[in-house]
Amino acid sequence: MFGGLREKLQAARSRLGSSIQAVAAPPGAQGPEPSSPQPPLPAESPVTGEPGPDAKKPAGFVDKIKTFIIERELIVSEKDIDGALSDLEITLLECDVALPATDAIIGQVRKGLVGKHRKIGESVDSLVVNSLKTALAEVLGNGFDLTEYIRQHEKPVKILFTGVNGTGKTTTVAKIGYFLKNQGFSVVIGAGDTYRAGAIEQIGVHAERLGIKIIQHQEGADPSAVLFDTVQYASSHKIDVVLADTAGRFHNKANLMNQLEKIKRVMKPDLVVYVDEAVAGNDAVTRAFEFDKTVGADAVVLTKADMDSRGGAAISIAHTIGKPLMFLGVGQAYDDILPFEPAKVIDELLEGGI
Ligand SMILES: Nc1nc2c(ncn2[C@@H]2O[C@H](COP(=O)(O)OP(=O)(O)O)[C@@H](O)[C@H]2O)c(=O)[nH]1
Ligand SMILES: [Mg+2]
Repeated sequence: MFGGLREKLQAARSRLGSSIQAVAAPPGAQGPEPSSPQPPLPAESPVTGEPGPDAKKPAGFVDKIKTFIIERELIVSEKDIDGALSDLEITLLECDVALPATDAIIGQVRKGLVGKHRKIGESVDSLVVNSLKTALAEVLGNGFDLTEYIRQHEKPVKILFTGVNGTGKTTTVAKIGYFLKNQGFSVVIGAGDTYRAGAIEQIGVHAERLGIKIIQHQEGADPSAVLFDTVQYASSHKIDVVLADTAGRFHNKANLMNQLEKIKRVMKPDLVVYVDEAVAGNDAVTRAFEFDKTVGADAVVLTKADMDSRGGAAISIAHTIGKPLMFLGVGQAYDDILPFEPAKVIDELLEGGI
């Protein structure tokens, strides 16, 4: 998951580290000797200020940077890390991180590194990693703890899933049903996609395999009526959670969006969850934004993160639309779903693979 982004962040981390190291121990100065192996060239050439030939070759370098300890008074200035920050910016944009999220990350890293007295004894790498962690934490937000939400709300908790076609809504409904059952909640699924041929059978097969009750009508029926019945069933059988599947739709198709409005009026969901695929990158972020504007969204699930090397949508979506990321879909099996925990993602991005 997000392997490409992880690799590029490691390179950006090395570049930032070597830029700071170049200030802490400029070549030729009587600077401190790093404790163990001598780090290679600083990434910026002292003559031109341009990236040196090794600027983008971090292989094995992170470990060396890690050993570099600040041994004299040091304040990093804007120009010391300008080149490295531009690299980081390009890296993020290349990985499909949306512009506002990229700006926020760069701003936060700059704020974390520039103009502060650095403690003697601090390692350059931990300085860099901490600033990257803080920046990523800011854009990733807090996630959304569905289990806790359900515990604290009146039952049944009604969750409506929306989004465009083929992104993984139905699979996500099944996975979340499985997840919640394992957490000890009772669940009913409403087969609200009455539009696409085969959709009722598809969710029906999942429900049967998972031993979850499903409420369904005929193909072509009014989805509001199906989901109304599902809520009635949940209320009369004291079911904890209603999971409402719906047909895929685009936000600019007025009739289908009106249908969604009607579903909302009739079933009164506690949560509207927008589902999209991580692999769609910036498109997913734009669509989430549009959906949130038209029908609202309380949280987001990004599917197919297992197939996404760039990670841009996962990094950007919460920050861009201002709604938390709740789960990542990471495969086709029922347990291929991860509650979105920002700290874990940050660790995987910055620590994983080293
Ligand atoms: N690799 C992978 N495939 C997924 C994931 N979630 C859904 N899919 C696949 O995406 C396809 C479309 O899923 P579906 O749930 O029918 O999408 P819907 O049209 O939005 O309801 C199916 O082949 C799913 O198996 C995921 O997290 N990872
Ligand atoms: Mg579907």
